[in-house]
Amino acid sequence: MTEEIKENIKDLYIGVGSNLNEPFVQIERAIEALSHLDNFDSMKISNFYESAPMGPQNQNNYINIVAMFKSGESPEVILSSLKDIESSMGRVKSSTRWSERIIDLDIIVYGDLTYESDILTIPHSNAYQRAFVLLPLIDITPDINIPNQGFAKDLINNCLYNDIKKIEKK
Ligand code: PH2
Ligand code: MG
Ligand code: MG
Repeated sequence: MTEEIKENIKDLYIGVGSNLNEPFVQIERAIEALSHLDNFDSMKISNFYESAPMGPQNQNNYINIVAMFKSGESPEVILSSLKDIESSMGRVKSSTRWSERIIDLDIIVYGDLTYESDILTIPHSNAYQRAFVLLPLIDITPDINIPNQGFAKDLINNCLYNDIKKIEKK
């Protein structure tokens, strides 16, 4: 690997959520698919969390995790890989904001990168409000700083969506 490439390697944190068709199964399938994007076998997975739906309340609770691995890809290439996994897993477009979904893969944090385009913002603009994003981030990296938002361990104290419980492993 050349020095130039090495310098661009950053920790990529992907938020994974599901509330349809056996969410645990869907999340395991998504982890398997994400592992094929991980060139360095560096993947770390947070605890699993169950939380009340943010948005319309006439849908199931969600299961959420965060997966972290090292990447040197551009934000647009990563986004396109995530969309491919979502569609291969049967995600269908809905016109309702925050409606139920079989799988959702979001770029949450990408090292110290800040990035803004018409289709993508990094870090994820609403990470700071969501315990189902912050707690899994903290599991992987306790002192994680979300660029422009702050330390996840501080943000967790007054975030909006905090009706959440950790799933205890059997
Ligand atoms: N994702 C949504 C809408 N609502 N609620 C919870 N608890 N967890 C999610 O991941 C979630 C949600 C759309 O991305
Ligand atoms: Mg989302
Ligand atoms: Mg999404």
